[in-house]
Amino acid sequence: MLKSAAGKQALLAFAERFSIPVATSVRHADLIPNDHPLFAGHLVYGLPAALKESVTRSDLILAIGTRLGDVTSQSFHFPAAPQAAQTLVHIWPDSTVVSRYRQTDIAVAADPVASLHTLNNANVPAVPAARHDWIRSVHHTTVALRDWKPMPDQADGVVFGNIMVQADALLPEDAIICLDAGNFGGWVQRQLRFSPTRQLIGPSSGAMGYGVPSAVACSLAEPSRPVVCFVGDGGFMMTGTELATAAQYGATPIVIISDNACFGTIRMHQEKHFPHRPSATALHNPDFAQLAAACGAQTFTVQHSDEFAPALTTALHSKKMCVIVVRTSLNYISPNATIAALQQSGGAA
Ligand SMILES: Cc1ncc(C[n+]2csc(CCOP(=O)(O)OP(=O)(O)O)c2C)c(N)n1
Repeated sequence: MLKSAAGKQALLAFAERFSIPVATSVRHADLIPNDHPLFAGHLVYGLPAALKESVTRSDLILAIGTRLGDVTSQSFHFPAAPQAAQTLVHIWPDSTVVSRYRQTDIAVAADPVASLHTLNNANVPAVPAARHDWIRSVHHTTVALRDWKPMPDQADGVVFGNIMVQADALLPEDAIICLDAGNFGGWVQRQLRFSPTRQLIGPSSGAMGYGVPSAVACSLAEPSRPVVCFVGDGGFMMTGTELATAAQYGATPIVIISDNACFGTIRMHQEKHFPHRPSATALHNPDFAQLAAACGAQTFTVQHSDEFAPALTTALHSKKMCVIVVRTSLNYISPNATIAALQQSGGAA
């Protein structure tokens, strides 16, 4: 498994040995330290245009330990199916997966980590100077995207990017970050720096409801490490009652709920295609702090951006199960869009 410590080591050794930048598949941003000059980005849903432009300038894709699924491949555009614009080498253990959707120049049905070990014994060809310029420019794009300038708090809540600036500064290097699905995750994936030890756990399928149970399980499996779950109010309403399981078994996750009183992702799509016609996306939530307290959690409610850092600091020191409820702006629906702007674009998006 590429996600194992040995897999991550082999990948980094390979990248450094051959001076090859690494863009990770969705939810695998922790394969390589995100501060590393060879980190070329995280291929997520709605990849920012600047990053898409940077990575598609490649002339060779070594797809190692990824199925090149719909999200990672940006709806089968990078690498394109059925014919990639780049030379394509695909290494994955299952022969029915390599070359399933695309013509592959070299298809290898083999263990990705063993393949990396083999490649790491090969001679290193000379690296053209232009590649170094490209590597610098791709990495620079990832750094620039992370650089979020905190915004004033809004009448409808906090812009979630403000929270992520603080979380990135405060989370320890050995934190395990469990991610549910939803637009709040756009900020998590863009602004948090992951690494082989600051792990990201989340389903590549983007399924909601995964965050809280996975945080409970990670906390039980790794009790000495801080485990932090980011989840929307919609996702929390699916499986949030697993807090009771955490209490039963003594797990101590920190659950951060982005509460915008909405299935925000779906509302965004509704406003994009049918402005001013939201349908069945507003949520009438329970009082999450009270609900969590009833399950035995220590709770915090964040109405203003500056209340978050003290809450997370206390939670990290408490070694107890904690729930931080962030009243998140619905209007600031993603790092790139507001509901108001989508409505004004009149369904043109
Ligand atoms: C199990 C499951 N059901 C439905 C979806 C489709 N879906 C993706 S995001 C989303 C809404 C998420 O809402 P919330 O958790 O409040 O996060 P937000 O988008 O508001 O940040 C839905 C319904 C999904 N990904 N998984």
